[in-house]
Amino acid sequence: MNRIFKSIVIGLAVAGSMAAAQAADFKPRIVRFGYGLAEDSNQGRAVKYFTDEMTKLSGGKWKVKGFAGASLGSDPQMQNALIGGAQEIMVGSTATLVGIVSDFGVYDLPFIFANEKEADTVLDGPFGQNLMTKLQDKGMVGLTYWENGFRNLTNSKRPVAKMEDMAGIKLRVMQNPVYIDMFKGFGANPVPLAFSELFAALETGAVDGQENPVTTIESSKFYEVQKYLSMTRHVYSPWIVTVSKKWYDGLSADEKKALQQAAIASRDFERKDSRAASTKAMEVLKQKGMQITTLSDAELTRMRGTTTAAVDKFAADGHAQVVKDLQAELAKIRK
Ligand code: TK8
Repeated sequence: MNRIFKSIVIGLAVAGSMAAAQAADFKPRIVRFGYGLAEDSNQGRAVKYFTDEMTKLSGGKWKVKGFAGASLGSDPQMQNALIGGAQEIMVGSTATLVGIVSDFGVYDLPFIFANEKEADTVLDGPFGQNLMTKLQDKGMVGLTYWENGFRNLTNSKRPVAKMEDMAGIKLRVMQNPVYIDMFKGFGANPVPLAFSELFAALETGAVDGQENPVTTIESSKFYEVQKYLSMTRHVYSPWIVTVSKKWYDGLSADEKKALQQAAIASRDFERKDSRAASTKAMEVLKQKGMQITTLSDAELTRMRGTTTAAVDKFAADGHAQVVKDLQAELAKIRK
């Protein structure tokens, strides 16, 4: 009798501590995770992965819900909601963060990354992580970088095989001065606009073109309103997952640790998924009737030549150090 009683007590204690390890330091929370693209996109799939992961790690105490299609607002609107504490999590382009921490414009310098591997190394290494910490003074906490991807040009006017073909094309760009200067340099007519308004602007002809990775061109159905795609790969664009600092500061150590864990797992999932989706997207865009133009290396080098002014302007505008640091990091990697 005594032995049975003892083993029941031990059994209960073990079960109790297991439950404690799983979820004792998690409070029940409703967590809103906003993003700009469609649910059926590389961004949407990664948000789903992240929310599933957090549900698991919190033992079901966190109800994390994704909000697709900018239903919580455009990137800049969501950033403000995070800072104010009205929204918990978001993912968006680093390029749209320049209103908060202008050094983020460094990732938008044309042709700065040669390939995805270089980008991963810089973003996950000391350079990318240091830049991320600058958000904390402004009310946001960066968790991780995802891949948006190399950006390519689409328009409804004509095939663009060389810079001169961009002349007069009204081109939507992100709300970021580096993009405006870069595309002015190419001879286009850049118009800054939130992504959430882009499809309608293309459809009504308010703008003639835009630039984004092929995954986004496919998942946002831009092929319905754009005929020509040019493989310019002018910028490697990261996405960044950020949370409200106001909210983050109220989390337990366990909750913070789980957030970081889910962020890293989602990053690895997202990059793999995006790279696979990119190949598939090219096929779909062809099938949907887009006319795809490959630019010669000579033309890309020529384009790159005209961007020196945009880079110099960014550096002179208080960003000399961050440009130098990124170049030093890239030189280290390339050695
Ligand atoms: C989605 C945006 C998008 C970006 C853009 O909200 O605005 O063109 O590439 O991914 O962040």
